[in-house]
Amino acid sequence: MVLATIQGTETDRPRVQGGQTAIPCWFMRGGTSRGPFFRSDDLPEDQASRDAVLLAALGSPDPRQIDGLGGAVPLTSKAGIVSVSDRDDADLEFRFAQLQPDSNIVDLTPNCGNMLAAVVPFALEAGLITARGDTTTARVLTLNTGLVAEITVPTPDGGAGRYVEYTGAACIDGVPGTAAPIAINFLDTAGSVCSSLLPTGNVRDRVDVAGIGAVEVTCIDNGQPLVIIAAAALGRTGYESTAALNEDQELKSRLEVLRLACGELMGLGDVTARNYPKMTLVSPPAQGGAINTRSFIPHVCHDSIGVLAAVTAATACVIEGTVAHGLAKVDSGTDIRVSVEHPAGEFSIELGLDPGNPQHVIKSALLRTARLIMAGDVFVPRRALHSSAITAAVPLEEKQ
Ligand code: NQM
Repeated sequence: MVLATIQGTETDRPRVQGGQTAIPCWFMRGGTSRGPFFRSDDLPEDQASRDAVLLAALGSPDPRQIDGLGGAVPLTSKAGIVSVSDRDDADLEFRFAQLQPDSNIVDLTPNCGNMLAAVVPFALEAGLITARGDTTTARVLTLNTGLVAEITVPTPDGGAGRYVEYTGAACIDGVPGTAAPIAINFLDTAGSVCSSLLPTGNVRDRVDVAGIGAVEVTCIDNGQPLVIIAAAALGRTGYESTAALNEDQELKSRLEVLRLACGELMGLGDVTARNYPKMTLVSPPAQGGAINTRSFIPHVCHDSIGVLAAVTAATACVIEGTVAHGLAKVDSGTDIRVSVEHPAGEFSIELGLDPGNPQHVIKSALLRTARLIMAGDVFVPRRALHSSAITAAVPLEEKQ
């Protein structure tokens, strides 16, 4: 029976079947995102073919992603590619791929702290590393931006190799139920995509775009480039539901005009096809936290908030003069817990500030959870693996 051979061992598994190629794949939830993870060596080396494989695996472009694993929204149109690192400061290298349901762009330039949460569990499952004790800590380099994070996952049967514990009592808002905690400690996040923490050189800028009027913004990147705007400055409360904001075409058009202008100001150039900067509406906290947020990523309002977006919003809360600082309720000191409220609850970040320079964040620690959902092969049409060969092929008339 066909299924029996598909589920066979590494050696007898057919790599090609019915015009399709089977690629080993671990389908994982990382924080509030989800997507297939691959070992780098299992994917084509050239980028065009690799992109074509990812597009085929997720089923993009198609708004419903009916022909692939994608979940028809940006948070479930993601993939992770992981390899062992030979650098001294990292154990693993993670390439994050952001796809979109309705476009054929594979963007390898942003960070994703949620997918990052699944990297160490994946590496253990896929045999890239082995467990080291009751918990296993690995340093992960995100190749997209050079970000390094120290990530600790529970591996209670440590000596036995691959066993990752997924069940536990940790709860993150935006994911039902509880799971085992994954601790992430970012080592240096300032200016991850931009040139510095405050890429315009200011804690606050006044942006005056035709048709929008002057709006005060804070452009900041402590792991994720954000444009922070007081919701009230755009005539909103900031407490609207995600659904209401997603239907608010007038707001979304204004945000996009502002985003394109701020992208230039932040030194990012034309950001039309980029999923950053994220536009982040802020308002005073409503649930006992530090700040209330609505994060646009960038054309859809996030159901909660991205990991590095939360780190960056938290950072804006502790820097005097930013748009967020004036609305936030935060303690003073150099070790501060900042609770970032979002549509599904809150996200707590532990920030460590340099006592000599409070604009220098030396530590951002937080908790996520992740889960292995499925392990097996994803099938992609065989032509996807040879995309660059097809693109580079000499047209017939030139050969003659
Ligand atoms: O900001 C969504 C997410 C993200 C990114 C997005 C993220 C982060 O929630 O680190 O995690 O901003 O598109 O997964």
